[in-house]
Amino acid sequence: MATSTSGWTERGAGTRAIAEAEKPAPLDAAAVRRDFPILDQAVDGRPLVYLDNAASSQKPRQVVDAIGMYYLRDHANVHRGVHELARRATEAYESARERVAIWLNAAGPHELIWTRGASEALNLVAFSLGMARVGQGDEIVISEMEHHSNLVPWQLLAERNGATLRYVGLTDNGHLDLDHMATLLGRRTRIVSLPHVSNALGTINPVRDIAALVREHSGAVYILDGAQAAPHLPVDVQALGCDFYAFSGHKMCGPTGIGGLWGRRPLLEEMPPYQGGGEMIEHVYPDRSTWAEVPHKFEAGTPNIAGAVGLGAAVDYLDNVGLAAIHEHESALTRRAITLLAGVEGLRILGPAETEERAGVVPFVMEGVSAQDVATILDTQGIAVRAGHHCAQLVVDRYGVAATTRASFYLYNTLEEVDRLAEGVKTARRILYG
Ligand code: C6P
Repeated sequence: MATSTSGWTERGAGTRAIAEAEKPAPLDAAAVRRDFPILDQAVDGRPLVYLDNAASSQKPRQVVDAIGMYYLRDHANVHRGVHELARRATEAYESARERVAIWLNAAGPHELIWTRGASEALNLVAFSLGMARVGQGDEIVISEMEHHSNLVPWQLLAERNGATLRYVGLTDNGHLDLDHMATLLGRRTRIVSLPHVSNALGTINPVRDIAALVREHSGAVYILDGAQAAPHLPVDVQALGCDFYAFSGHKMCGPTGIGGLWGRRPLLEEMPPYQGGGEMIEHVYPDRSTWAEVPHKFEAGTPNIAGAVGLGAAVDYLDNVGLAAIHEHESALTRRAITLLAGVEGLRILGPAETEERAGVVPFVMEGVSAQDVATILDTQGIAVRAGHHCAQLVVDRYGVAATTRASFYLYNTLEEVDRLAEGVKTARRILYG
């Protein structure tokens, strides 16, 4: 199906501008919770408190229903058939792309490539654009704040092409050290790839200011890992000043196995395909092939159609609640969590200070005890958190700890749940300190 782009930018930009200008009405978490039946259950006799949202969010009924209805009514393969179901499936798949592209304020749906998630999106840029643009002696700038999905692909690329990885250091408060960053940028810098929000610290990075820094000091392509930002903050990819933006559906109320890579069209046009197969070609000859238009050039094989439909429904859901309201709500939960946890003796919270803005991620360590033990004791009280390095090994190394226990919030969490967390941590402390 050809997706119409006429009037597209105005529509997308207008919606976002209005949403940002208004002060959001407070979020009604009790009403939101009714859309998430999974939350209404007991674990070990205690009401479940789900605080592992940075790993994966829960799904509202509306998303599950959209996927169910798609399979029960409309499923066929896309872009291939002339029959009614093929038409409907293609329409559902491409309108989900348009929906999510508008949500990101892309210049058009062709700028959004469906991927399995943020990891695949980042691998796609590294092995398509990176292989073509990064050579011997070139430099790639990332940071000590990276999730491994925005680190290992660049390591692999650097090894293969003889490039050097440079790491932006972190301040004691969990921020990117921008003075250090300025010293790393130069004429050999081909790629700068950074997280919009840190999954291990909760830091919201000043990505617009960084865009200006990158442009001032280098001609690098600027990539943002938005896995922890897109679910929680209004994202306008054009205003951010980046060239690529990667995200995962399952962290933003959508299903697993779907996510996306937004990219500027001229760069996407320039990039070679990432994988070969059906649907990504224009013509195949015995000795060569020519490629389909973007974004299809990057979508080999039968795609995750139901996943795209579910992600479109998730974006509808988040837009209905309002991203600005979600962010305000999470900020209130985070402030309360930091205040309560800071009062627990021997407990250290990583990341920006209580008074600073940060995303709803609160990693902490209890002196002398293992982060896993704390998480296990919390689990016995029905509280789900994650413990470990959170696939961000350089972060825990930087702050001299082996692992952290991490609570992460989303739109359905409540202040009462934060209180349960704080009580649970105090109980863990009593048990572990004996
Ligand atoms: N972080 C966490 O518990 P995937 O797995 O492809 O959906 O997302 C990868 C990813 C990339 N960047 C950031 C900043 C992330 O936080 C994640 C996923 C989860 O923190 C699982 S390790």
